[in-house]
Amino acid sequence: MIKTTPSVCPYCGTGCGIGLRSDGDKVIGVEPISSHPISKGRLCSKGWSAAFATGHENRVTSPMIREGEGFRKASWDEALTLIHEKFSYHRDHHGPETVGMISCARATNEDNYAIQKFARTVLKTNNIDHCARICHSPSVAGLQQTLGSGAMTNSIADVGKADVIVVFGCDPTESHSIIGSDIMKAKEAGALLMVVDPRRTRLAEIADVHLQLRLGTNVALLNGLVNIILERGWEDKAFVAERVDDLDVMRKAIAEYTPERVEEITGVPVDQQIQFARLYSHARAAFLAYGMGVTQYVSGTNNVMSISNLALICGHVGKQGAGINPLRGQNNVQGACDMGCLPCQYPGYQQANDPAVRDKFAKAWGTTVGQIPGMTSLGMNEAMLDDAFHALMIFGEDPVLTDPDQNQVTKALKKLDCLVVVEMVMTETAQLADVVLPAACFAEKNGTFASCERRVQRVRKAVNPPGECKSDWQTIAMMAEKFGAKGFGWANSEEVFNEIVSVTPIYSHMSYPRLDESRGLQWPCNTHHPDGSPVLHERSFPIGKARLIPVHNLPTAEQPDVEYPYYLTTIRLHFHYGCGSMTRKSPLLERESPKGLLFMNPRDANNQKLFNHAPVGVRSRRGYIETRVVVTDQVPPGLLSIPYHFFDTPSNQLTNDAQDPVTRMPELKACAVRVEPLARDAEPKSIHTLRALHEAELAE
Ligand SMILES: Nc1nc2c(c(=O)[nH]1)N[C@H]1C(S)=C(S)[C@@H](COP(=O)(O)OP(=O)(O)OC[C@H]3O[C@@H](n4cnc5c(=O)[nH]c(N)nc54)[C@H](O)[C@@H]3O)O[C@H]1N2
Ligand SMILES: Nc1nc2c(c(=O)[nH]1)N[C@H]1C(S)=C(S)[C@@H](COP(=O)(O)OP(=O)(O)OC[C@H]3O[C@@H](n4cnc5c(=O)[nH]c(N)nc54)[C@H](O)[C@@H]3O)O[C@H]1N2
Ligand code: SF4
Ligand SMILES: [Mo]
Repeated sequence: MIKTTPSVCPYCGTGCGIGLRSDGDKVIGVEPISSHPISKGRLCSKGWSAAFATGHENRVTSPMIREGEGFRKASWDEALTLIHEKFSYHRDHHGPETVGMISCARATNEDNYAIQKFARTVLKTNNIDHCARICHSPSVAGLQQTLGSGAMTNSIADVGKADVIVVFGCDPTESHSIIGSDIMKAKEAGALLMVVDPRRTRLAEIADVHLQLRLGTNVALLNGLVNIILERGWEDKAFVAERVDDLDVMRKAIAEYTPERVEEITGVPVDQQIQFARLYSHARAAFLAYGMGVTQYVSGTNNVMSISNLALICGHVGKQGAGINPLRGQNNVQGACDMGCLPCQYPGYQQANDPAVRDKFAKAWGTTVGQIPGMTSLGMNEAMLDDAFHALMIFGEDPVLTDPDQNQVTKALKKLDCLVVVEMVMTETAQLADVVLPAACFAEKNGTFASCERRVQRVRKAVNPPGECKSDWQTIAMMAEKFGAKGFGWANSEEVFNEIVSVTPIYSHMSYPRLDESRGLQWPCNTHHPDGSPVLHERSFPIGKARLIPVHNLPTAEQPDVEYPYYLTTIRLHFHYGCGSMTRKSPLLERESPKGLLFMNPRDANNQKLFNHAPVGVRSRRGYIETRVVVTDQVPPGLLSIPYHFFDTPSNQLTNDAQDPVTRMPELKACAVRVEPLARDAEPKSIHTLRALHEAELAE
């Protein structure tokens, strides 16, 4: 019998509602939900194709243990016994700082909560992190300091209530397509659209103002804009007087960013700077969205704080249609952060370095918790290279493809005594594992996702998982039993959620029935806001007054030079998602973009005598890949862009892992490369072929 189960799209943080159409244990299609508050009957092509991601072909369906170069099937009991042996040995003999876990921003809150609870109470470590590290960790750290909360301040619906929309270092038509379409609609209805991006994105093409700054010069531009506004007295004086601290410090610190100097650094002409400053500061309500073009820099946290400075002096916070809005990327990356899958934070952003918080959780969980400060994901990689970290459990992430500097990451993971990967498919990372455990996908389990607008929504099981696949919280519960740990004996996902609610104040008035009634609730949802909070900071900030924190412009860690003359930035394509493990199962999405590509300006192509689709090698100081050129004026001369979804053409062969000192966010958006033309009729080789050739050469 065919039925439709209401759920949530498993891809981006927009959180669109989908109906999963199933026949027996097969998801046969997806339909939009017209009454959904965000998607209102719309889906993008990834949402429409979500059924393909659940297909049983190429799924991992039973535990597997490494045997030589390959794997053999194993029982759950055998796999868990091995994991128990390895992890408890290293925890007890080398210390809890030598073991750790990576949780999954694609999995549910219930899964993520269970994973961090296991890390803290069973492994006794704070080495728990996830992909927010290389995504919006600078937003969490930066906005926490300036506003007291690191999440999107407003809601997606506010796009339609703004008179000015700023799209700063994000590409929503590709990455949050339904929000992208809301922005287009708002522009048609009369809102002004201003885009700040070194590339000519689709929104930049239709924008009223496009500030096409040089790569990595956000702070200089933002300081310049703040300077123009303060010099001309365009700031919101009443808001600043009442709700913001440290204006004088700010004024002094940024006086050196004159429009002329800013033009020199950023390439943005003085008159465009003034135009932007005037329109943004005079807006009734300006909605500012930002993304990876802000965070994925060594100056990521500074970039976020300077965005916050601009919005605060203009009073565009704490009211409808405005806000500082980091568009959180993954379907549940907001939730994985809310659940405390971060080394420094327990559920609900309670600080791990506060002994009172640790005591509170130890009491609630009826056991002791890890006391030593935890490492970030890249910190754990470095410790592996130093032989100071021995056993890692990764739930649904593919760092070999998605972390910077692929060759280093691979080297680090190979040094582990035990790598466990809990996955739906054999990703590049799973292929390096000692144990692979089979994971149920979003359509095969119950739980909740938190979208970018802090909306916690129900995800429902439409079909049974194939083979022996389990929800991640069930896997954790079985593992805990093997370790003899108590406190994981939940009967179902609702019991996990009720425990989450009991220890997470920002979720305290949520329950499954309440989430059902209201199609999700936006946190904080507590005694003060029992029906949730579409707009944050309306009357005050969690830290009382907001802070203006002046920061200075820093160059990117690597810059083009004679040897590596281009800047390279990595981007997303509409049709593919993350490591591609789910979208690349869809023949429809593969038809649209089947291969890795390198985008290059016509002037550069001409100089190098390259034609559209010419095969090329791309080399950085760290690695080499082969791909084809797309000649386009989307990128200015001197800048190349490359999508990061293709395991055969991995952009992270090239990227630099230089890091933001505050959050250890790597500089995924800027590195230096050169382009080496291949013979006109050559077929670009995949990384696997290149690696095999290299190894054969070494052997000779
Ligand atoms: N189709 C698709 N959608 C996705 C994803 C996906 O893989 N595929 N992933 C999801 C995830 S995890 C995330 S985090 C989001 C990310 O969503 P976005 O933030 O939109 O992601 P990126 O494509 O990385 O885009 C960043 C933009 O920053 C610009 N940029 C680069 N450097 C600078 C700079 O110095 N200053 C400024 N102002 N801009 C700069 C780039 O040109 C690019 O347009 O997307 C989510 N949605
Ligand atoms: N060069 C470059 N690199 C980047 C970026 C960039 O812009 N440029 N962006 C970075 C960003 S913002 C992000 S968020 C990361 C994303 O990096 P990843 O998190 O590594 O990428 P995903 O494709 O989201 O991988 C998720 C994996 O989770 C599995 N999965 C899905 N659902 C579940 C589940 O319920 N349980 C389990 N156990 N597994 C599941 C999928 O099969 C998939 O293999 O990439 C980062 N890497
Ligand atoms: S915009 Fe995001 S959540 Fe909505 S259908 Fe597309 S991928 Fe899914
Ligand atoms: Mo992300």
